[in-house]
Amino acid sequence: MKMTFRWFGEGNDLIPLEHVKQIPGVEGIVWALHDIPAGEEWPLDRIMEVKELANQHGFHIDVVESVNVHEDIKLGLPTRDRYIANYKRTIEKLAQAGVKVICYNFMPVFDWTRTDLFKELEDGSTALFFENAKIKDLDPVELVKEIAGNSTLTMPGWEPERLQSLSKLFEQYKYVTEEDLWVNLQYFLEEIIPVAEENDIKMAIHPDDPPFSVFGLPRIIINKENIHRFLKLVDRPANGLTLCSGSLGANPTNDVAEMIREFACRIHFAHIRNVKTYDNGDFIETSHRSSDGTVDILEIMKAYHEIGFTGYARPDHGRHIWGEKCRPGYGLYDRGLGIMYLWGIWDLLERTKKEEALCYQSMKI
Ligand code: CS2
Ligand code: MN
Repeated sequence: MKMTFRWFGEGNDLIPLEHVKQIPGVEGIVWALHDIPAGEEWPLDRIMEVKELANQHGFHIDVVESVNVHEDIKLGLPTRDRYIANYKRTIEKLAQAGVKVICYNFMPVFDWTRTDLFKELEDGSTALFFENAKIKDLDPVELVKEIAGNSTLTMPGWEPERLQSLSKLFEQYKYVTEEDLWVNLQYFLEEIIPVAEENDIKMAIHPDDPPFSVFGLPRIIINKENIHRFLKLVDRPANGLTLCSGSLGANPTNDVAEMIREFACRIHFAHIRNVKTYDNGDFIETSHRSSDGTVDILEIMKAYHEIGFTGYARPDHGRHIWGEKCRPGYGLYDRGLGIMYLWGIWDLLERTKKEEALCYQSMKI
């Protein structure tokens, strides 16, 4: 398992890379050019700037999160070909810089959705919260205003240019069914997967967050059956997954550990975090510890260990603790704690495996 940490770039992230370096075992930063609008080609010199800065701090830039997919591609509009051509050129340039995995998602209009970015937990920390009843009668425009107004930093997935024409987008999606979205996804994959393969890059789709329809928009990367279907659309190793335990875990019927054992070598990037779900459909992000949420992180780590996972992982979101002023979900402290929890489990699993092997050898003698 290769541990990484998401970092939003110089001037766009309050956490200095020097501090990220102090978290044990972090080898790379997960990055993106957050100011480039979805659908545009990423300039090579900008990519190289990030690489140089990361390398100076002893980090690799193997994983990009995300190269966002233009809405016209998801909508299947004739204009999509121009954006797909740009996407392919971006893949080629990222490969030139040594990138190995590209994370992306295929969620209409909104990336992740929450109703509260700073919901207080019992211990006084705050975290991202989803209130099912609230979302039902919420106007998406109001939610955007609230979310954008609560953060002075760019919020990935909530980029202003993508959300400016919100009502037009909703109008366009009125006629897009889940089946249409599958067809549009297949069209996109058939175009880009061969380019990724030629460039030794693995594409890793992120599941929908939350894994069910919100505001009546279609959502398809939501459970085991659909992920099977996704992998078959283009049945090649380069067409793989970012397996996000927190996103999938927001639906308690999703068994993430079972998915890890099943999808094994098609998982190129692991997002590991916990959420606590409630019977009324609400959920809140918690610490990584298994007993704090409803996602069994311990079992998930066992599953990764069992499949011999050598891919990239990151702690995904964290709570806001110890008075830290940070981007919602992306503080230094709780993600650092999360990493240490993951290492604790992983190291024990490794040690046990070694000791078992030794014991077996000595028994033979
Ligand atoms: C999510 C998403 O995993 C996460 O952190 O908050 O924003 C995720 O980055 C995208 O869906 C990946 O494309
Ligand atoms: Mn995630």
